[in-house]
Parts: sequence; structure tokens; C-alpha cells
Amino acid sequence: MPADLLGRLLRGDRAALARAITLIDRRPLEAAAIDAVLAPHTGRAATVGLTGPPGAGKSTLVGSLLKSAVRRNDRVAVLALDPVSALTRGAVLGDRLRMEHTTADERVFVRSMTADNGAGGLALATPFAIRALDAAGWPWVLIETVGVGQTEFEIVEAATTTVVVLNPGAGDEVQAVKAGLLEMADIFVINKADREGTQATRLDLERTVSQLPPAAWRPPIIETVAAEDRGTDDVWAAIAAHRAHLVQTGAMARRQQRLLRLALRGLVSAQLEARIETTLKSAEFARMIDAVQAGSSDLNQAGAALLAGVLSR
Ligand SMILES: Nc1nc2c(ncn2[C@@H]2O[C@H](COP(=O)(O)OP(=O)(O)OP(=O)(O)O)[C@@H](O)[C@H]2O)c(=O)[nH]1
Ligand SMILES: [Mg+2]
Repeated sequence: MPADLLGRLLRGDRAALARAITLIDRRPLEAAAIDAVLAPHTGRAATVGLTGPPGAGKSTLVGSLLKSAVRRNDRVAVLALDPVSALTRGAVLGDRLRMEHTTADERVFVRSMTADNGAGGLALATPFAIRALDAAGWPWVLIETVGVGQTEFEIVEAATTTVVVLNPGAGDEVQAVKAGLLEMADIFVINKADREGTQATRLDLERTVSQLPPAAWRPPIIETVAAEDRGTDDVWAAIAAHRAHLVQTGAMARRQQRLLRLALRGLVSAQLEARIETTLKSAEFARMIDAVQAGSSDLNQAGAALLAGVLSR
């Protein structure tokens, strides 16, 4: 990546930042080298991961959070993560449109990323993109993800604040929360609170939260009608309160380390994967495969040889 591009990024140039994120998204293994330039400028941004079932209103909520932030003159960047399926691709297009009204604003920066990079997917690219946004001086980074796969879980878990978005009347959703999202939620949002069943869902969620082991931070439950910008200021207040809590208790530094671990695991996994591919396809290794096939060697020996080959590359 050209050095002048990074210089411009560090000075707050939006086009340079957009270009860097595109490179990180497409070629994360190569783009990882830019971290050497960005690293001294990172560590200030608060990251907010938003997750929840498809259609819960995450994108609408993000759009509303942007409007609310702009009213207070805050600056917010958004990374919308687009898992590969064609199904969600349409949704992201819609999201773009929904956020469009604010994206022209200087105080807002919105980018979407796909999982098509073929290296480590979003789990690899996202932490690097977050560090680029951080280095470019964005104090808040919102990460919207469809909470389906393990990768998405890892990413929202790597945010310093995790917001789980649910809908009323969804007993199943609360079950889903119990199944995986409960421990990671710092804030619960019941969006579409204009619908019936909001109270019942709140009570259900309150009961679930009360069964959590006692902790210094009890996740608040906030009702929103994101489509009408109702309750969004309360969500920001909860996010700010959680951030303050993390700073006061010293937990912020530990939270930020999660992202670093995710980045490192993604980076090294992708590098190893690339080396495994190369080794497996090499001429020397073809002989090893032949030997296993002929019965003069076995998978255990071949595995040891593969590992030795990978580590010596
Ligand atoms: N009634 C009601 N509808 C809402 C509200 N917020 C969002 N919606 C609608 O719910 C639908 C889904 O909203 P999205 O913001 O796309 O949901 P999402 O969680 O981002 O969806 P995916 O990205 O596909 O997982 C849209 O038709 C919104 O207009 C709300 O507060 N009340
Ligand atoms: Mg969405």
C-alpha cells in the first residue's frame, strides 16, 4: 500500500481511508503490513458491535444512531459486514440506501465489507479495518453484523461494547439469546417496540438477565422504535455509560486486547492456510501422497511431514 496513502489516511483524508479499507477487505494478508504504520496511532476508538437475528432492525438502528450522533455533533464510523450469501447481499444494498441520508455528512463514515477475500474472511479483515478507522481518528466505530455464524460472534465479541438487538414477541429469539448471545451482550435493545408483546419480551429478558452470575455491569434493556428514531438517544446513553464503566474499572484495556487476539489468530491462521496449500501442491509432497496411497506411509507420518514443511517455509 503506497506510503502517501497512509499519510493521508492519518491526516483524516476520507478517500484514502476508504481506499485502505477496500484493500484490507480484498487482500487482508497483504494489507496487514500497513499495521506497522497505523499501530502507533491506534487505541483510542471505542468499538460497538451490533448483532441480532436477521431483520431485527440493526441497520435501521445504526441509521438512527448516526442521526442521533450527528445532532450532538459526534463523529461516528460504521462498518457494515456482509456475509457471503446472496440473500444478505440484497439487504446490504437496502442498508446503504437507508444510511444514505447521513453518509454525505462529514461526521459520518460508512463502509461495508464482504467475506469474499478468500484469505481469512471477515474475521481477518475486520480488525484491521477497525484499526485503520481508529488511526484515522474516528472515536466511535459501529460494526453491524448478521448474528448467524461463529465468525460474526467473534467479531461482535471483539468490540468493546456489544449490543444485541431483538424484537418483541419473539420467545424464540430470547431462546437464541440464551443459546449464545447472552454472555456477550453488554446492552439489550428491544427494537420494534411499537409492536405487541414488548412488555412480555422485556419481562422474559429481565428474568434471563437476572439469572446471569453477578457482575459489575448488568446489561440494560432498552426499547426502541428505530424506524421512527425513538429510543435511539437512550441507546447512545447506554453505550456511553458502558464505555465509562469499562474505563473506570480498567476493563477497557482487556476488552481492546480481544480485538488484537482476533486479528492475530486470523492473520496467522490465514498465513498457515496459505502455506498448507502451497506445501500440499508441491512436487515433494506429491511423493508423500503417493506413498500413503501405496500403503508404504500413512496419514500420521504425512501429517507430520506437512507440518514440518509448513513451519520451515
Ligand atoms: N415496526 C417497526 N419496523 C421496523 C423498526 N425498525 C426497523 N423496522 C423494519 O424492519 C425491517 C428490517 O430492518 P433492517 O434494519 O433491515 O434489519 P436488519 O436487522 O439490519 O436486517 P439484516 O441486516 O437483514 O439482518 C425493515 O423493513 C425496517 O423498516 C421499528 O422500530 N418498528
Ligand atoms: Mg442489516
